[in-house]
Amino acid sequence: MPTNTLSEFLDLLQSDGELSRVTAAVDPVLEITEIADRISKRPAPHGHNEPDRSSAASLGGKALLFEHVQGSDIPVAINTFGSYHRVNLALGSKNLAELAGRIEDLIKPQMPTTFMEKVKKLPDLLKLGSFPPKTVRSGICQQVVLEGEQADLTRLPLLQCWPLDGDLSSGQVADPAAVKSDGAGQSGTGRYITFGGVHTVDPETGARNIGMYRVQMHSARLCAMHWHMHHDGARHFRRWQARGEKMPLAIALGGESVLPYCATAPLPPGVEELLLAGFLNGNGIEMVKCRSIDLLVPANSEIVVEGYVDPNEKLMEGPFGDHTGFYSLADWYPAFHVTAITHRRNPIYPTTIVGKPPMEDYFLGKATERIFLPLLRTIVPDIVDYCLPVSGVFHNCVFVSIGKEYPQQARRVMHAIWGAGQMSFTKFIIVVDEHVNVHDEQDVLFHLFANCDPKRDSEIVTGPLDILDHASATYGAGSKIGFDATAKLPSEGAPRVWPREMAMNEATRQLVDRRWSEFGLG
Ligand SMILES: Cc1cc2nc3c(=O)[nH]c(=O)nc-3n(C[C@H](O)[C@H](O)[C@H](O)COP(=O)(O)O)c2cc1C
Ligand SMILES: [Mn+2]
Repeated sequence: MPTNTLSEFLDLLQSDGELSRVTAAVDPVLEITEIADRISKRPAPHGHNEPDRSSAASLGGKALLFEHVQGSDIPVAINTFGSYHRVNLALGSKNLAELAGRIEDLIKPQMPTTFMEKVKKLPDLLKLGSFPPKTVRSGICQQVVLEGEQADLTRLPLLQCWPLDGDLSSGQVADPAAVKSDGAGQSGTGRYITFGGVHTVDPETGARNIGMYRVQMHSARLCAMHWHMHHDGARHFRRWQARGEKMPLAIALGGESVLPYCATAPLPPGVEELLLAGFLNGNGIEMVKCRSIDLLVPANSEIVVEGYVDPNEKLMEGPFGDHTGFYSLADWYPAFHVTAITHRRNPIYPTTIVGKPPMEDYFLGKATERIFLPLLRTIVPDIVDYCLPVSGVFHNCVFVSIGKEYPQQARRVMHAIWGAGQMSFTKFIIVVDEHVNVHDEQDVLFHLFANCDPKRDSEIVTGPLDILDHASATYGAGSKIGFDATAKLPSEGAPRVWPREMAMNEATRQLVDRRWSEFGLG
């Protein structure tokens, strides 16, 4: 079962041999990153039962709890989701395929027929059998309430993750002309909240959203909000901005163990993460009213930062060492003013670091890959399986296998992916036949290299890209390529006889199995 609070989750990890406590005093500036990075590249204590055949699959080390962090009274938890086993513990699943199966059962009974019907049904599909959030009168997250001058972010153990984080003089800036040479008066600190659920509401519909967006501390009560323009937090903000109103916003840390994952889940706009959370949790998430703004937050949070985003004010955000393995350039982002910080007594501060993969976020992304397969297949039924390979850092590459039945089907699948939510940002798509194991990079690349005539079998399109893509000439837009690595049909411009892939016949395999001991080969 998923747990209700972060401290219960840490107890569970401890009893399962998945947590190391560090009592030595450590610096939240860089030192925790270096320790957590080394640990996350170690083998995970428990094996896994997932289709992933990459070398990353068995990594993750243990979760870490730093009990003495310089400059703060609050302990830091990190790498808590950093292995398949820990993600499954958090989500209450045996393995991710089992969880995907539960989601599939949810959708099957009333699968609508046409594409638009399917898309429109998504919210209902998730609501079906789910547990809506419930409002409660009090919550542990408000055992201590700090308002006014008392609300001070510098009391929290926010990490500086990488050396150039927040350093405008590093040259890692989108528009160098907009920055004074030393960044004076414009620089934020290098300190970031990285594992919070950012809660906002659509002012038109009242729909709630939770997104995991990093938040840069500029000073004790001022932050920059780094939400990508394609994400729901940014969309909500544009709506508040159009009304000329301040947007209430809360950053919730901890709570039910399903929440951090749900904040990263790429649900369609308007589909509330809280419904997915209730479904995974097997119980509605308990929500409590914020103290200084009109918003509800998970009552079981460890820490909540309340405030508002000014419709007219922008701050320089970044640079930040990102999950792509590169620094994201500093750019203008909305300003968030803190009005209160509430927390439970003796809270724990959860955080994460991102960087060259594999890191903790790899396993969160893999949870999405598995959980969303049944949903993706309702829209693109041709898909047998897919994989977001570790080298593609989610948006750069997807491997897809299809049951090919007619000419140019691979291209239909590419275009469907380029039209499907956050999958649409995928820069490289490789489509293979269903006998290819998409979770085995060697197998996919073997078929890509062998089966493609590059000119005939590639499809290049132009469209929106992840804003973190640094190769495209334009921010958030550029070209994408798909490779049809399936066996070609004559009608696809392959008039020559297509050769068969080699494999030993079954009779000989069985014969050798039977006789194996006779050969003395071990
Ligand atoms: C560790 C981690 C950090 C992330 N940081 C950001 C971020 O700073 N900004 C952002 O827009 N998305 C970030 N994401 C991705 C979003 O959380 C993800 O795309 C999510 O689906 C967005 O939710 P939304 O569709 O409700 O906006 C991050 C994801 C993870 C796992
Ligand atoms: Mn959303």
